[in-house]
Amino acid sequence: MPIGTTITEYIIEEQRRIGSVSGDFTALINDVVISCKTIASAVRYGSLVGVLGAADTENIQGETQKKLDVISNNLFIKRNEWAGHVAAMASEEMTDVYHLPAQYPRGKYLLVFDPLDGSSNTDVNGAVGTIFSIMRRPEGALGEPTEDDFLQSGDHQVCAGYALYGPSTMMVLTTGHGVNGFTLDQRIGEFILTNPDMKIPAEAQDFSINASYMRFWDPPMRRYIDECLAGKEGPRRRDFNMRWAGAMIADVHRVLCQGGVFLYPIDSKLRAKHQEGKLRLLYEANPMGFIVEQAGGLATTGEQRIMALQPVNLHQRCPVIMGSRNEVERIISYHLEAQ
Ligand code: P6P
Repeated sequence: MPIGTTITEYIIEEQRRIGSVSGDFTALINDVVISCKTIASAVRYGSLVGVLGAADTENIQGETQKKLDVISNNLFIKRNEWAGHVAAMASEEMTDVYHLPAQYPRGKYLLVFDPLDGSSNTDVNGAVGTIFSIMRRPEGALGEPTEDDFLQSGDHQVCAGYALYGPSTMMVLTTGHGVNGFTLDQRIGEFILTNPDMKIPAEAQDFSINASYMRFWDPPMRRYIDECLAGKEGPRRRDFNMRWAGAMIADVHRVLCQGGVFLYPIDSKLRAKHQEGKLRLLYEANPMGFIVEQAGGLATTGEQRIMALQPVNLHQRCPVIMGSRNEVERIISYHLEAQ
């Protein structure tokens, strides 16, 4: 039975082609892939194994954690802490940098992740996923990594990807040389290359935004959405669709597959809470922005390119506007006109 290119073969071929990365890099991505397969398995059994519902804990974001948030975070840590490929890790679900147990060797990479993005969907059988980003530990850094070691702009990422636990389980990866999608073949337990060289169409007819916050939006975002809603009779002279999955990975995956724009802008409600956005820079906006840019799209705050932002703390938030080039450029122009 021909099975196509497995994700492991793809990663090794990438290592040979790039040349500058070591077997460590390949082995780390492989461990991340196994982490995602393990999380996929935990998610799939849902109520059957009692993993749904809320845990009795809160994360640094002040959000009540789902049981699967905690399970997924622990699975990621256990799988990636022992092999000697990472120097430390950071997660949406952990307040501080995770330092490896003393007995494990330290590697040269930093791994940052959102172990279960969209976890509010778990109890309603909605799409959820895992987002991860790999950076190099700063040259010459000694001792245990500090938070400062993680505070690198998105342009420093060496790999980013996500797993989408939907009707099929998919992984989408970039190492800076394009974007490739893999589908888990449950028969053999391997991710198979199914979406080579993914490219986001420059034009789009879908937009993704939580429209319940419309009254809080800034004028440029309000103008863009109003024009989309006006359809053929409005200035855009064509109709648009709105899609909102409640999970960034699902909405951005749709953008990757068929074009569109994903929007989680800054608004007056977030400013009132002294937040610069809803989504987190290091483990949501940067990795997804890396993928979107590598697929020919754009990723901006409305005023700045996301991957150029200099992080100031692990759990920093930022506005997120990403997807089809022509639509994002239009939104940027509306922000410039409003200045
Ligand atoms: P809202 C999930 O909690 C998340 O971080 C993203 O995956 C998702 O796009 C967004 O928040 C949903 O936010 O305000 O619509 O619940």
